[in-house]
Amino acid sequence: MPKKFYVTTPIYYPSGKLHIGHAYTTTLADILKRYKQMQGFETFFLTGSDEHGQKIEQKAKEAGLEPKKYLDSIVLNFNELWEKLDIKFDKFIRTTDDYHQATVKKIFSILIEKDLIYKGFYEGLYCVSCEEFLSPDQINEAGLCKISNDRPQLVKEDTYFLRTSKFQDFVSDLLATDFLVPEYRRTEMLNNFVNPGIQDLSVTRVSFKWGISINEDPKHIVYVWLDALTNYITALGYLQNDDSNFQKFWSEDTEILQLAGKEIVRFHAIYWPIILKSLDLRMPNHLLAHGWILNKDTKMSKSLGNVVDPIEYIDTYGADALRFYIAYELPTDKDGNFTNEMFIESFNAHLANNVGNLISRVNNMITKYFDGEIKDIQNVDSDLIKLGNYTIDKYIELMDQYKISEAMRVVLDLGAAANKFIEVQEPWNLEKEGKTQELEMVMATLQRTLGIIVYLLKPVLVQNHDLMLEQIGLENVVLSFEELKTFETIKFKKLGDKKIIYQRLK
Ligand code: ME8
Repeated sequence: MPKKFYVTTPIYYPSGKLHIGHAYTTTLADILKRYKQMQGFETFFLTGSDEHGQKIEQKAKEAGLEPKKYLDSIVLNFNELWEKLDIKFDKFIRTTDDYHQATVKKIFSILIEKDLIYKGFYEGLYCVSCEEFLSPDQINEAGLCKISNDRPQLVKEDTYFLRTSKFQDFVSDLLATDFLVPEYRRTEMLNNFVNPGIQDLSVTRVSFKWGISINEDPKHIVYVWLDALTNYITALGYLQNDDSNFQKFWSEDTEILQLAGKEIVRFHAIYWPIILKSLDLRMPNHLLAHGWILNKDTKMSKSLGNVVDPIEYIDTYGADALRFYIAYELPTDKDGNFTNEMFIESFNAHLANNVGNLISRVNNMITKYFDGEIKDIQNVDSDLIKLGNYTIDKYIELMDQYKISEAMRVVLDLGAAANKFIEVQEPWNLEKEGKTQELEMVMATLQRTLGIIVYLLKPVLVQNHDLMLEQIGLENVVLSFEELKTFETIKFKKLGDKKIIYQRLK
């Protein structure tokens, strides 16, 4: 039985064009899916769009369109972005899809039958931009929502409540495990939301129309977050005729990883586990909560309008350049920055001067000294070979912990060490002095190191991967982490035409 991996991103609001923040989460998921595939996992990657709620209703109204018409045009933009970024999701869910709406109604009915949902009255403040009921500590001194900077609305209406308060101990126990990563977010959740006492959650609204009405009381529509969170199982076929993906990927033996930005961790680390528990379903293995991409110390967001358009970067510099910046420069455990200067600087330092330069230097020398072909790449032993093998192990260890940026760091370190190795070994002098055997050893070491670097970068640098393989002479070769350590089954072919892969940017 192959090992299985299910990875999800949040489903984004089509309340405007997606920006670099959405590209960030989705690229991380895509990288992890590709890595798991390299490890022999059967994978399923879900992303989508969160299409109901007051915010979308308002946006459509502003655009003078029916909500569905308005959404269709924006979702096209989602897909254009994912295609350009080479995101290989297995399913794209829209919460307006019929199967999802029907399943949400069923879930709601189950929760009513179990007496986990009851009817009541809600009075409190609501942030439309976040689609969230706010507690006093989520509001700043000016009376605005701390996340969106919008003025919350006073809501007074009939509502159904989910008995989330009953699950206080369950959530505390869950947050004592390694479910939520990084670890410091567990303390944050416990201190800010769990220990003060989890209140029952209002899960229907009656003051607007755009959502899924409940069978039991059709003027009530399901709170957009209850609707949205369930996407992670409805998309797999939960409670539907064909539930084979659900059986396969929400099973005990699947590694389930969910990704989300820190502002919505509360929903994914508290309410979503409660919903799953209420339905007697397993928990995901991990929720990876990442920081924000900032623009001058403020979160980049659709509602603030201070965003970077990823499509402009992909069109100008290619998908790999953006995927690399995301993977390496934006570690998930803290907030990060994206500026044009940083982007160019990072590309030049790492892709052009390190990886790209190494490939072309090594290729030029192999072509010049050995007519493009090294005969014996196996019988080599050097510190660089040892570092290569160490790098493979370390990379696997880090990627298994979803530490993509750190995994990239060890690969780049290997690239830097290989460039250094060239300076120290001075192959040009070995050739002048006629030390052919030593020269061959040096070049074989470098060629193997290139093989390792190109393979380890495969989940990130997807568009140029085949070209890089071809440039180092490994075209059409199936590699694996194990083979990379010995090169017993790997052969390099004679090098052909050379191309510069990552040209320095000005
Ligand atoms: O919250 N930095 O959708 P959304 C890093 N529909 N990541 C960012 C980011 C930034 N500046 N801006 C956005 C929603 N993101 C709900 C989710 S899930 C059941 C429902 C990413 O369109 C990050 O993943 O506001 C964040 O959590 C998500 O986009 C929010 O997207």
